[in-house]
Amino acid sequence: MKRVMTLGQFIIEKQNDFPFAKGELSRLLRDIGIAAKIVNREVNKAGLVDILGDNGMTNVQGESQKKLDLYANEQFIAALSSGGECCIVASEESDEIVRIDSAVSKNAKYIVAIDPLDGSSNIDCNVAVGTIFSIYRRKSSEGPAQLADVLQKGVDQVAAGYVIYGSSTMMVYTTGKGVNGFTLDPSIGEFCLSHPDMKIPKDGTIYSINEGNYVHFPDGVKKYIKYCQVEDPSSSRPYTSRYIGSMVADIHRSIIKGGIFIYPTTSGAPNGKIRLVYECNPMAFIIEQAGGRASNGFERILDLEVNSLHQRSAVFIGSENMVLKAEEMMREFSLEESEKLKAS
Ligand code: P6P
Repeated sequence: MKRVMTLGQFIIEKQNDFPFAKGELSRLLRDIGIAAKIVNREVNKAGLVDILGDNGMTNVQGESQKKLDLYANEQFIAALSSGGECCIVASEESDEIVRIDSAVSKNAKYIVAIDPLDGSSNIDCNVAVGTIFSIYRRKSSEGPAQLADVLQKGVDQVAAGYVIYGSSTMMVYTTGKGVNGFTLDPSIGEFCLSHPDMKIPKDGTIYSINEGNYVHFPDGVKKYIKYCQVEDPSSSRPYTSRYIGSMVADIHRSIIKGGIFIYPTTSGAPNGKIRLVYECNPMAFIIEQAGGRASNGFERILDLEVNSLHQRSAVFIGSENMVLKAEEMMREFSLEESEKLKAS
């Protein structure tokens, strides 16, 4: 009988990877796991309770806020507040940083950036959605943590992960020592290690992009899409197109099966749509730790300067050789884009 390793046991076992950490990061990951189970419970019964639909408000991005977005946001902030290890939460659903100044958090040294419920527009049609989180150590050493503690480059993350609320609920995370996946076993209410040491295939045959925006894409992206569609059995082309419209689901599939997810700049989104701090950076950390690659078409995502909380970026992420091919086409056909992105 194979021994079940729960998330809690795994975190404790791996704690020795961090001699400097006296358990704070472990507790932080545990707190996130608890909030994920609470959100999962509501997501799984979303069709039954009046928690669907819009709440009549819009977030800082001008997107209509779903009741479940706000519920998820509240749950993660509450779990992080009571856990005592987090001093600031930066959330897609909060215009400004949320300072945690509860009594238990006065010595907290971690920053959590989070997209509490990514892809929530899919909830009403029962499509997989996700939570994305990114963890930094605060840089400032005294007084209340500042916005500057959040605006750190992705390369400085100490941990990152996502939860996918799909046909099963999984939590996938990295602390810089590889990627591990845990599946929620509802019968015991525990995330159990189901995907140890996850690696993304170097090559893939699935490309994931919203081709409805084709006419607005940079030429390099148009050329890459046409490259994917060429009949060439020796390179397993044409590839398959899969686009769920929920980034966590599209990227999780890419890790499991191989593939590339692209959200480039478009005329409607001149800096891209996906947010750097709480979407691109955590996903890039995970993908690199799984042996993949993540860039904005030209530069490594994790090296990008972070200038504002809700900053957006173009993102090319997934199997290393697929991203390299797309980058080659961006350099050949859309090099001017590189200068534009630098200037933005
Ligand atoms: P579009 C969800 O809103 C999200 O941020 C990602 O999860 C998803 O990949 C993308 O937007 C979908 O955007 O413009 O293709 O509908």
